[in-house]
Amino acid sequence: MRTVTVGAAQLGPIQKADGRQVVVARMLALLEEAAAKGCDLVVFPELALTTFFPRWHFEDRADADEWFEREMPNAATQPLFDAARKHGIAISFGFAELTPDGHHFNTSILTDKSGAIVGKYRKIHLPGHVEFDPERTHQHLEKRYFEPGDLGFPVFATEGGIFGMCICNDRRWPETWRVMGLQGVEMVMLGFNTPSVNSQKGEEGIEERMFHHKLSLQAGAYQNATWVVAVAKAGTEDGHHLMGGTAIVDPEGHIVAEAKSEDDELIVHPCDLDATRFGKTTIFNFAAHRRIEHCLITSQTEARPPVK
Ligand code: ING
Repeated sequence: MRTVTVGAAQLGPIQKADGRQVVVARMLALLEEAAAKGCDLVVFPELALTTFFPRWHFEDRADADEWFEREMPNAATQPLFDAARKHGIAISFGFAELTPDGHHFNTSILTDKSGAIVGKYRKIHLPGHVEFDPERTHQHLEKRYFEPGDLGFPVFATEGGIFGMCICNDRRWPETWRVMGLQGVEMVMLGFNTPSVNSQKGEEGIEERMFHHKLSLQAGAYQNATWVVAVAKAGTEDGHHLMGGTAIVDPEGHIVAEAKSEDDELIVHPCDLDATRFGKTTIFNFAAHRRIEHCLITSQTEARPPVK
């Protein structure tokens, strides 16, 4: 048994006017609750420190830089790292990263129990668009403000297991999961900010969005025999609703814990990393069963139907 007691720390809405200090105080409260419940690891959402600002169009992209962090830890987040170290809890959270050489990424980090950053991931699948789109009921400008991640899909051997991260839209792409699966990942952590309304298909409805969200998590977990911890920023931010759906999924694809609210809420589950062994050594023993000579996946980006 290699049990990691995981806390999925969902955040409710963060308004445009909410400063980072207010948000970090909410994150600290969830971390204290996690410590009281014996967590080894706490996972926070994508872009956990600010409102989901890619919904706003800034003519001058530099005007969006106020939503980015120039270093990590920094003054606003140092209390989080200090509390994690005090309690001996590893943490993971997402934030907008502005690098010293001027690159913009939608990033997440993972620390060990000493509070040292042992892993970083930069979101690769950026949904949405670059320019203001008047056809949409709301904007989703991640392609305007972020560059695609340049770190690949790494995994990190820490705290007795193999951990990986992805972010939000990444969960909808099987490549995300398989690349980490091919590195033996035993737990994938991801944060998400998912509008409950499809800006191009108003009639879709939140139930359909929740179905696709869970389908993505459960398929990724099952097909790569890995635990999945998915954490929402949820609720209504300046009039725009983000869906909940924070969940922990076991290596057989079953949801074993799920948040009930759209507010700050911690769900906890003891995850035995050895539970990944059966899937990885039988049905998803990649070495025994995969036939990559037939896989087009890395040699072709777009779909190419047969020419009639
Ligand atoms: N948000 C959404 C997500 O992938 C989205 C965007 C929703 C794209 C539904 C397609 C369908 O969950 C982020 N931040 O990626």
